[in-house]
Amino acid sequence: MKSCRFCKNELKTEFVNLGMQPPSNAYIKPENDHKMENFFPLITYVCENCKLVQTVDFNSCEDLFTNDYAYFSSYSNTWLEHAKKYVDMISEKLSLNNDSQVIEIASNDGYLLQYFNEKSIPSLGIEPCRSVASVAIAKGVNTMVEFFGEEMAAKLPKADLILGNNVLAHVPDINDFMAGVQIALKPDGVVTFEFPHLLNLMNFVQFDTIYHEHYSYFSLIFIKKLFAAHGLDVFDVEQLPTHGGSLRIYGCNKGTRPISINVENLLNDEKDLNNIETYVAFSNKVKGIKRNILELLIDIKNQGKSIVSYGAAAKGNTLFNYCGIGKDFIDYAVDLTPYKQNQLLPGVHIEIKNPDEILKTKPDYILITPWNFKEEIIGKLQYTRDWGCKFIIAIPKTEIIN
Ligand code: JHZ
Repeated sequence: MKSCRFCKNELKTEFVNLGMQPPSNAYIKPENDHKMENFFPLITYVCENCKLVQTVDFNSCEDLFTNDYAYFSSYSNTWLEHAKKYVDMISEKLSLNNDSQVIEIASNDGYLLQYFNEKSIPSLGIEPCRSVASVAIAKGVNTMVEFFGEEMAAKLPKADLILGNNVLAHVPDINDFMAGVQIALKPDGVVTFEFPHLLNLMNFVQFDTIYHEHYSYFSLIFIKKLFAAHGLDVFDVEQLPTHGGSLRIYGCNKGTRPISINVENLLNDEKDLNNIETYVAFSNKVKGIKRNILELLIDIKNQGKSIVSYGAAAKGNTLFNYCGIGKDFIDYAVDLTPYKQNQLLPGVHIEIKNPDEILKTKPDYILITPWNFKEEIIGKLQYTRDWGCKFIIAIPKTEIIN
């Protein structure tokens, strides 16, 4: 029996089935191009009881978040600016100073805590992947290279602020994780979490954000239940444009802060998510996107034109593997992350190069897989206008940007 990772109810209702896929950040070394590769079913269910959308697990987090984890947060200026703005905002809001303690869970390469360092506000990052943690440590960001959970939380200093950006989805045992948060939080401390909003995933068909690394997909309806089960209130919520539309939720120990009207308003926006039929309707929209992007790419190839892809994003790997978009369509991919360059995209084995390659080969089309950064990326690619290159986006709908 498959059971819900939060409430243990039996999982019976499928949300979407994206077929067999390799782990999305499992980039392939060129010498392994012709070797066997792991593929696992990528199936998500919605729990009829608590409404948590979740994968059926085939990978442990130790398998996915390894010492050569390839996602470095600092390669997007948009994301760095977002982190800096948050640090300014929250430091002021909570009057943080050099006697305060901040803990970030999944602090990656220090993309955010570096800004607390600039303000001399003591901080500690918890990051299990050595590849990214060592970059943070080299920058002077205090980092423990460990997975966070109930047991390890007992060794941490008590925090005025615990934050986690895009981490909750990566945690298989969310109850253990939240028990840890409760332990590490000061009685009057604040927790903020950011995560892509399930409502946007569904409304804008962001199915490519589904991959094995993301065990869960969150609505506020669910998060409120999760917090309550661990003695915490959600006392405020903000909607953010990041990653296709995210929520930033503010939590505290139960009854310690007044609850903002924003919480009730957002729950109201989500009311359709209380209805299981809403979830069942999703998978047909996903199939529609697959047909549309394939139709466009086939048409372009029939005209004898060339296509490359920009951004070796995890979400691109879901798109390519689900749709069967391989080297027959895409000549190569590019990404600014040196760690990804010269490797192959998992499953489809498209080579990842430095973005400089674009100027050398002058492709007719560039498919931007991290659509969440399309403005920043198109801005960087203005020089491709010289030869009339066009951009393609697959999500929320297939579109050519001239
Ligand atoms: P990006 C990430 O998913 C990672 P991914 C993670 N799994 C998560 O939870 C979600 O976000 C929310 C590159 N790039 O961030 C950098 C350029 O090369 O959309 C990245 O490899 N040039 C933790 O992997 C990729 O594109 C640029 O100018 O789907 C972007 O990946 C920019 C802006 C990015 O997410």
